[in-house]
Amino acid sequence: MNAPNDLSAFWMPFSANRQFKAAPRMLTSAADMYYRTDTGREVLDATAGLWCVNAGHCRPKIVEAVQRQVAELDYAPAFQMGHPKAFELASRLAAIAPQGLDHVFYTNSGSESVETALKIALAYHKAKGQGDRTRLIGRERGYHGVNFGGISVGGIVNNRRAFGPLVPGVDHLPHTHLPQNAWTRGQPEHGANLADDLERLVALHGAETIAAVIVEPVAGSTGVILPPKGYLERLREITRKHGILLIFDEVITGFGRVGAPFAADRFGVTPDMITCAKGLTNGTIPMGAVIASSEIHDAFMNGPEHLIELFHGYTYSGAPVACAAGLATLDTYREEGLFERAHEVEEQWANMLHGLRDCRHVIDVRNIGLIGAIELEPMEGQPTKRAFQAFLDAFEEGLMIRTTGDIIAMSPPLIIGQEHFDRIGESLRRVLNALD
Ligand code: PXG
Repeated sequence: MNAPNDLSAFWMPFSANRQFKAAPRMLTSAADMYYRTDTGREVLDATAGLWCVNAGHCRPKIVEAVQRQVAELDYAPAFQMGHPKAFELASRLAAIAPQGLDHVFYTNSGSESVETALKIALAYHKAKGQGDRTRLIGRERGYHGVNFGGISVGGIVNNRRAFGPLVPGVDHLPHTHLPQNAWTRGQPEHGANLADDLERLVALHGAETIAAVIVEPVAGSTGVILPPKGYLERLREITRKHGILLIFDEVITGFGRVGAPFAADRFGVTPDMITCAKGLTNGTIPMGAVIASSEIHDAFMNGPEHLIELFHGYTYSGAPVACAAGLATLDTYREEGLFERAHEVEEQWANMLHGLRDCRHVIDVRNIGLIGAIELEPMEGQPTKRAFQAFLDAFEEGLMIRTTGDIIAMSPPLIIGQEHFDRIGESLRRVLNALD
């Protein structure tokens, strides 16, 4: 594999471009739990790429399905035309989605899924004669992708502050990261009452102006924030009471990450819409989806039949190659029991993570499903620097982790086994104890 000799043209996303280009980290191949670098080193993937390669890398069934599809039907127009696999995949998704969520709208990413769900929420209320319901409620520290709707309802300051006034009429619930929940395994005890803040927003704005609440059931990008026991139930209760739609952004939590097809199943709370992406195609081909309730879908299915019901969609909505990847991915998850897998190994995963609590600078460890976070004490006056150093050192050690702020976040492929847990634990112990 030749190394590229000029790195300047590619403006890398969410990256420290100058740092990277001075000391590039190049991945050139992957299989199952491992990446390989341009220098031939093996790197254990403790992040499933970016939370997406849930079945592990380059799985033959998915690779072959993509190869076959691209040779058979490369593209079909997404508007006013169909191809069989888009319908088949939608039915399969509806079948694994929580009961009542029966209709699938395709996108190409998590960000587009979020925009789509927010737009459907507004248009739904309008179709029901409640066009004043235009307000959108997100949550502090929430991540809903990077498009304007998503950063407006999102609550990560750096993702918002350079981009002007954003979408108007948005408000935020408080996040649920409480110091008294430190060192929690699974759902924390404290904080269900934070959902009651929605009643405050309802009192402030009037329920009749609020279209939807969007939350990640487990917040990922911000550094792993777990839902306190009873919190999501309470949000569901309050939204239902006031006719407000509840959207679960399951871009990270969908497809087995928390030991069930969706976090909605794990937590026993059914929203009105689920946004997903990433694990939908095992990260192979870009694809996202919104899975909506029949109640929402059916509200659009009236008026003259030759008219378009929803003025929204993308050139690549339900593109054939993505659908083929999605179908083969769902087959792989089913055949290998991967939706249950995170639940089965959750305790082993938690034991490894919490075994690191005595390492230098560690101030919290938390986990759920196959998600884990190790929070480090920030360096005096230089937040994020210590965790970034851990990321660089881990890569040198042959371990891929993610960091956000001073939090190490991990989300390995669901095919992980004890030997990988051991290796992650040993590498992290060395890395953490050597940090300044
Ligand atoms: N919603 C949620 C909950 C996400 O986690 C998106 C929307 C946007 O998806 P796209 O496909 O547009 O990127 C995400 C994406 C990280 C990390 O390291 C997380 C994401 C993306 C990249 C990195 O935490 N989440």
